[in-house]
Amino acid sequence: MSLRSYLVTLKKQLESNSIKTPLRFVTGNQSADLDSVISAITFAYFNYKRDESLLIPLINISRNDFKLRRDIVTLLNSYSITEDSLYFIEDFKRITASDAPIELTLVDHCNVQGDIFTEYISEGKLEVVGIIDHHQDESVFLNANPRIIHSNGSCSSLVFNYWYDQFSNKDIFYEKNNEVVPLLLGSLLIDTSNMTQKVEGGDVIAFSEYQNILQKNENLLKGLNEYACQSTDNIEKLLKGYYKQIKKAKKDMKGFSFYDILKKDYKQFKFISKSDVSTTVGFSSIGKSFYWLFSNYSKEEISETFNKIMKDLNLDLLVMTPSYTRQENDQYAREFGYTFNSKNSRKEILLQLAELAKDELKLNSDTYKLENFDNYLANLANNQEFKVYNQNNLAASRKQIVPVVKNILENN
Ligand SMILES: [Mn+2]
Repeated sequence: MSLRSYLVTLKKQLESNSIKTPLRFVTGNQSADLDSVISAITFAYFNYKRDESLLIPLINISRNDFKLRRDIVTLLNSYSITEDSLYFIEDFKRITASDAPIELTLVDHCNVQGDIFTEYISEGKLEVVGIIDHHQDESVFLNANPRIIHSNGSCSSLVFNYWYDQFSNKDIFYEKNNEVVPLLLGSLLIDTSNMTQKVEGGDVIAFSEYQNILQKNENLLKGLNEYACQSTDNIEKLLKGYYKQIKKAKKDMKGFSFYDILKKDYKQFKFISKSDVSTTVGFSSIGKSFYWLFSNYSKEEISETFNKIMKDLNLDLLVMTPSYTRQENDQYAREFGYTFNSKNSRKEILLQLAELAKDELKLNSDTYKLENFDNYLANLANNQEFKVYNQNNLAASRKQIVPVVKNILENN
């Protein structure tokens, strides 16, 4: 059975209201990146292969934001999986309107993300029953089963390894149209830059199994070649081409507004201080430098976008974490920036944010090609504070930056 057939079966059952309760979902994190989406879909697929029960893979963003993830859209399309066979936050609200009990499995995060889940849990409507994740363990939902949380390059590898162990007969992994393997492989290659960075034990195990499976499946190999617009028998070349093609789509921001750029890879958290003050913070990961952004979007657009996104998402603070490669020397670089309204009641602490994060993130004001940036900042609209820094701690991606900001806002 192909992944598409699974999703078609699921959709029919949902539409005819014949799905059994409790309603069961599996969802990835709010960035809804390739890892989160593939982990959720393949988890649901393998679960069906085990006992034919229907699990709804849910993408933790609105349907409208899905098109910003061109790597995911294009890759899924190549296996005939289109947006109409997928489920998003607004679908979750619709499907669960009946008050039936809900069971949720989390992949690629280990605590619920998003108001609706928090609300349902506090109302006793939703139970977290499983977790597979590669972020820091938040020590909640301790009775979840499975509860697999440890560091690894890609969460998708942990999902695959879990399911691989669940089947004593491995035949299902060798079925002709088992396209979950190229999808899982795509996620692994993106998370580990084609197995050159952040590779850990779980990735190595999964990668070796993917290769075994692919080498016995002409059909899948042909698909990978077609996707990469090439024709090679050399597996190394094949994977490199496949990786490059996915990466190209991920980097493609043609036609994006500045708002789209901020929403493309976005997570939001609420941090509560010891004196019970709540700060809502958005984190946008961006694949371009601030210099590139300021060269491609007008001051007016940037300023209006900050206003709009802070209002739309009810933010106290928006943190931007650009990471990119400098063309002139091929060096990988990171930046750290943030904006907030100067009328915010947390102004005092927000003004000190970079100072307090400086040691851990190794921040300095030596920002790439932005020597005259002060003027630029001064001319943004009234009440908008906007700060940018160079970040010398290259190992700190959003996964590490969120706990740093959380710590500052909770303890001050
Ligand atoms: Mn991940």
